[in-house]
Amino acid sequence: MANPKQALIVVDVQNDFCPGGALAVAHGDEVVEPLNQVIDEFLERGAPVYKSRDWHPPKTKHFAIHGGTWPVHCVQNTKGAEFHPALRDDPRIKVISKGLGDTDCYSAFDETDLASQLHDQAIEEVIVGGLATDYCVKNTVLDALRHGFKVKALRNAMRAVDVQPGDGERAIEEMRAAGADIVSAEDSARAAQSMD
Ligand code: VGL
Ligand code: ZN
Repeated sequence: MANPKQALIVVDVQNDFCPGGALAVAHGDEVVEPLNQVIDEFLERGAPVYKSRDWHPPKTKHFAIHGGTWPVHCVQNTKGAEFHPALRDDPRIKVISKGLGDTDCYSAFDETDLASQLHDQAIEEVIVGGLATDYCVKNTVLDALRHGFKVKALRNAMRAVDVQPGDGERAIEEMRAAGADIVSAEDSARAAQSMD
């Protein structure tokens, strides 16, 4: 299909995943500028924009101190859980909160109604960027494909945790192998403009 109906999903661009945060991703804040450009472009043409946020209770098995993997991060209603202050804010942007219980919920589709919201709007393709490449971006992309959406992953608008060196690159290969298009944010904006 030449012009699939698109939605943008901006994954977890929150203070705790940016430099200085509790689970800082190196250069995580560098995703803000390319994502703002794509957000503006979507809003201008009236296309849906979603921001997901990691939104954990103070006590969850997701955290190492309670048997999980990670330092305490993105606790509901804390500064660390807020979106990066420079990330575009607009009343038309819908927020998807995830990780509300004891399961990891790396994907924006996990225990949320995002898939039904997208299906209700007859969305065919999702554009995905954000943090972190090797966890929430990867799992969001793989789930979107499982739900039957086409996916464009914005390579220059994502950064990896890289618990093991190379995790980010491997995540990109996994997304590609599963059927995602790996593109740059500029390519995506140009493609969208030529559709008008
Ligand atoms: C994430 C680790 C733990 C992410 C969330 O947003 O990628 N990573 N919780
Ligand atoms: Zn988390």
